[in-house]
Amino acid sequence: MFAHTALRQRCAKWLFATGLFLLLGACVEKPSTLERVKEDGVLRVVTRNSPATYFQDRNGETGFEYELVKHFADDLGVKLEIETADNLDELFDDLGKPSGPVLAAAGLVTSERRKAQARFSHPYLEVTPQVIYRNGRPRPTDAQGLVGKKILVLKGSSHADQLAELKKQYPGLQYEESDAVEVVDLLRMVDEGQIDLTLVDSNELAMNQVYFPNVRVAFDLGDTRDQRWAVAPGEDNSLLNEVNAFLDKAQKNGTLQRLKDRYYGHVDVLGYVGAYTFAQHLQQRLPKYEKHFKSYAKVEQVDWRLLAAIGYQESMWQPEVTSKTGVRGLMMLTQRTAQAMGVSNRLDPRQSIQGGAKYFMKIKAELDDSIQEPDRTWFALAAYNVGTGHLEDARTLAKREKLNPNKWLDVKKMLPRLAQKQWYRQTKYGYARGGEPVHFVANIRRYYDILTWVTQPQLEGQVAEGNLHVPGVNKDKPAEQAPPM
Ligand code: BLG
Repeated sequence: MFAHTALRQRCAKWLFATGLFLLLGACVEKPSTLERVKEDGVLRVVTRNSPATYFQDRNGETGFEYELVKHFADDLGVKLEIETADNLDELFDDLGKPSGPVLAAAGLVTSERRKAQARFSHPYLEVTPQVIYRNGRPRPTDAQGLVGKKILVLKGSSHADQLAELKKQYPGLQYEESDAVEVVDLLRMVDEGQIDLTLVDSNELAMNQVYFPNVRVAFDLGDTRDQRWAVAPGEDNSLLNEVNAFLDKAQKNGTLQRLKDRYYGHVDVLGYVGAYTFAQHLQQRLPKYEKHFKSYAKVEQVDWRLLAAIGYQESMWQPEVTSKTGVRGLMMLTQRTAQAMGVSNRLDPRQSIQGGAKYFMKIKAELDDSIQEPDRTWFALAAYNVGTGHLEDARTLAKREKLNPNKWLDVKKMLPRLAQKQWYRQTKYGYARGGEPVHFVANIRRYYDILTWVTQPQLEGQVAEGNLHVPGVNKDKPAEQAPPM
């Protein structure tokens, strides 16, 4: 009995001491990366400055990676702090620094070399590396065709790794790497014929095609690859686990799809000919009307580039066009709309822009309060084209299908039904060419994105104030014929 009690006492002491020890241990233990981020209230992310990742426009920071990582920071309830690296080697160096950023979000793909420099998240975007050449020049169709060509790629890029690998097989292959350029520069150099070929990822080409009408895909170099975020190699798993859970959720709840749609989804809208034409019109037509877009944008409190995008979709910035249905002018006002907006001459570009801007903001203000931005803007655009009544019908159909009537992604699925009897006979306003507003909105979003990028403050700084800068389109060059499809 005695021995038993003594044992119990000893055990209790031991347990107490161990407990204390563990408790003390916990007190001095380093907080996990995730705890540190939350305590600091800041998520520090390194990226690169490019249209496919992160850039500044007049409304502030934007870009595919930026928006995705901002969602993540918001979920964590912390502030987002973005740092940019000049090249990929620097990006991985920064990530490795003890006091550096904890996450890299820069369209990265894994490679054996990179796996030693960082740990990678679940994938969020599939891309294909593509060999790019200039239209009209000899087109290589396989790796052998790269030999003897002047090739430039980004320093430290996965494309440079691919070329290093190919060089083992084709010793004659020559290429250069540069850390003084970005993807846009590489494409411009191909476009202008300064280099024969470059390698970029499919998403980057998709975003930039519009500025570089002469660049073409020669062939896909290898399989599709996954883009992933990266955390510093020395960190524990806490942040990586949180990142993975976030990316999985973004995949499931449609956040990722929305971003892909916004940045890469409507690239096919323009195609080669459209891209070329848009670049031309940006130089030759927009400057004549830019001041009107800007001044009525100010009056109506709307982004002038959105008005300009509507104007391009409606008339390709031509003030005298008339549609088959008698809708007229740069902003394509119906007679009724023109009258209601006080427009006496629809063919006067200033009046047309004034009336269009006023009408757009009027119908936007009249939309249901439950429709939030950015969807609110897309709904207002659809209403500009098809009328508020038909848009309401499409929202009603969405509700009946248990879709969200406040989300453009859902309502745009319903709009084409307004052209089918089985559906439109159930609606209040009946038949409408419901496919038209879907294309209308998709095109305008694409033009708006492009205008946003070409009128970025940092690019504007390179040219005279008020002028648009279109990389790859030389103002002094005579207009060439649009290339064949
Ligand atoms: C729009 C009107 C809406 C009108 C709808 O038609 O015109 N928008 C403007 O005038 C700015 O006001 O809505 S309603 O008043 O509630 O009925 C529906 O009637 C113009 C559209 C029509 C479209 N373009 C602006 O997007 C057009 O011209 N379609 C015909 C093309 S074609 O003739 O087949 O080539």
